[in-house]
Amino acid sequence: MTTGGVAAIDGSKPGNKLLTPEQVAAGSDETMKKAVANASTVMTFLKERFGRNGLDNKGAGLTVQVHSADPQFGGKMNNAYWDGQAGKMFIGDGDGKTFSPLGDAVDIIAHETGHAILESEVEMGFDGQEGALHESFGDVVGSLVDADDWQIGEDAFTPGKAGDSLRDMSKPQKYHNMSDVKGSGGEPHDLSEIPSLAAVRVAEKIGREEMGKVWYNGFTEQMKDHAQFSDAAAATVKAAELLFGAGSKQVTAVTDAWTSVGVLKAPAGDKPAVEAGAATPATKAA
Ligand SMILES: [Ca+2]
Ligand SMILES: [Ca+2]
Ligand SMILES: [Zn+2]
Repeated sequence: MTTGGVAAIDGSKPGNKLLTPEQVAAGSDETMKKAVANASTVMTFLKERFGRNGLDNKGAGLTVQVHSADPQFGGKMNNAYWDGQAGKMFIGDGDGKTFSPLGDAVDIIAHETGHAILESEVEMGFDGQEGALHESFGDVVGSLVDADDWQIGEDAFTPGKAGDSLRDMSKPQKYHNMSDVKGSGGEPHDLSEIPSLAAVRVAEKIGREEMGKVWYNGFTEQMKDHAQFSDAAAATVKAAELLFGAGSKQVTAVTDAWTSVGVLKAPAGDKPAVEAGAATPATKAA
């Protein structure tokens, strides 16, 4: 495998033989072809947009095991997941009702790749706010690669029904604000709606591309181990300051978004703080 490249395994065949993208492309398995093409799209995107050198930024390539069976029940899996111990992404074929082959959706591949990236950068659990940040980062990566919408998984979810998706980052189903969260919160995909909504609101102010720069830098460079939502907020504010300058409209957008979902507290007077003496007042370039 070339540095940061993609390799494939046909999970329906014994032997776990590694195939190159060229070998897959020359074959006749359309499910394999789509999954591998989408995996290549994601890795190329990460390299071109963020200069990332493979999953771990040290050249690790992405191995996708297509036609993966459900690890618990066998048979066609309505899921895709990153297994850090195996160092592989397992992609199910779907049952044809809830999902078509999950590798058809580039944002699902990107989401799982997001898990692999974050895992290589910070020590994070998969429950509570840590888990929710993991899920949200995956969806953000998905929304950067598949930048037409905020829906996740729409190209594989319920093939018999148009217009729906696995999640919509801009339309939370359960959690709009920290005030909706009881106790330690819910299932991490549900709880991820809060940081994901913050990301959407940042993008509404400064555009998806700049949000992506801030989120990528914040989550991969500024995040501390076992981060909670407030730590992710601080990390992305710091990233915005480093990338765009203290007092920039980007910093304001990030601060306001985290405040709007109740993760950061609105300062007295209900105005986002602007650093004294900042060269560019936050209001100027809005
Ligand atoms: Ca999408
Ligand atoms: Ca559908
Ligand atoms: Zn996930």
